[in-house]
Amino acid sequence: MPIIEPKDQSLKELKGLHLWHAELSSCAQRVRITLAEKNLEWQGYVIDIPKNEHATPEYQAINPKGLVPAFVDNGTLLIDSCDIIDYLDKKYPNPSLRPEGDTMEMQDWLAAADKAQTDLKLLSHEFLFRPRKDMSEDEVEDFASRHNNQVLVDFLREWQGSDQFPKEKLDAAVDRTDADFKKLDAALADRDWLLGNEMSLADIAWMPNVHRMMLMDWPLERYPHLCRWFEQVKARPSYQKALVEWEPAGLQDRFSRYVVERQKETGIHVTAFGVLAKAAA
Ligand SMILES: N[C@@H](CCC(=O)N[C@@H](CS)C(=O)NCC(=O)O)C(=O)O
Repeated sequence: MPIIEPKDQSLKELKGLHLWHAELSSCAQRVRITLAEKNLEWQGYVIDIPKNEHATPEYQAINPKGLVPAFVDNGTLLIDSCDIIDYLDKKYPNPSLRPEGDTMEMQDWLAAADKAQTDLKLLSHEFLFRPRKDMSEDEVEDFASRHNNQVLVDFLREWQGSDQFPKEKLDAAVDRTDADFKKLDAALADRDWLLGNEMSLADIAWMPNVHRMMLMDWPLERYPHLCRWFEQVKARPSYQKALVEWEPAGLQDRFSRYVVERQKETGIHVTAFGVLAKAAA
């Protein structure tokens, strides 16, 4: 359900477009790209996830799930990135980011991107964000006492309490992501964009996921059509402005150094899991 009743009633007084987001959040990236494609002006509020700013009562009164993004359009509150971009395209249809007529296929791509979030989060925390792991037990328990979303709390406890997620979880997440990328690749075999000759919300929904896997050195060459698509994505000003330029300076180099060093020191790399390991054997 995209539009929700805000607990923080002051949101109803807001004029214009307002986005609560995080620099690296894939869900926020989708919304920023859509806003950029539509050339819309917006007011932003950065929520620092590593500093647990999404656990404050103030933020949870904005997004009751305590997740980013949250979006307000002239007093109307929306959460869930795929719902927000769908809303934006209907409310501000110029330029349109959906095919004419039947949009069922587009909705299916959006739903699949939304579903992929759990795996993207697990893989990102395993293969990119481990160096961020510096919370004491007290800090974890403080987060647990303040955040209402039990799924987030359980995830943080598991991540902070281990040097590696269980292999079977990583294998399964790699397998599902590979299956998604194969589906994208097949859809792109005879077209420039997922739904035809024009970029649509379906493409925007998947841009952050492919970008994220690229950062962890995922072997994208397994999907030649997806690689061609990703080159087009990179050439898009909205991708640069709304995704790349929000990354802290030097981040891509830091990630790629970490990925190489971890593989050298421990053998841990995304290609050591699931179908990627079988393919490399
Ligand atoms: N279905 C939601 C998922 C939102 C979500 O998972 N947001 C992530 C960032 S992409 C988040 O806030 N994570 C905080 C955390 O994991 O602690 C959407 O698409 O907006």
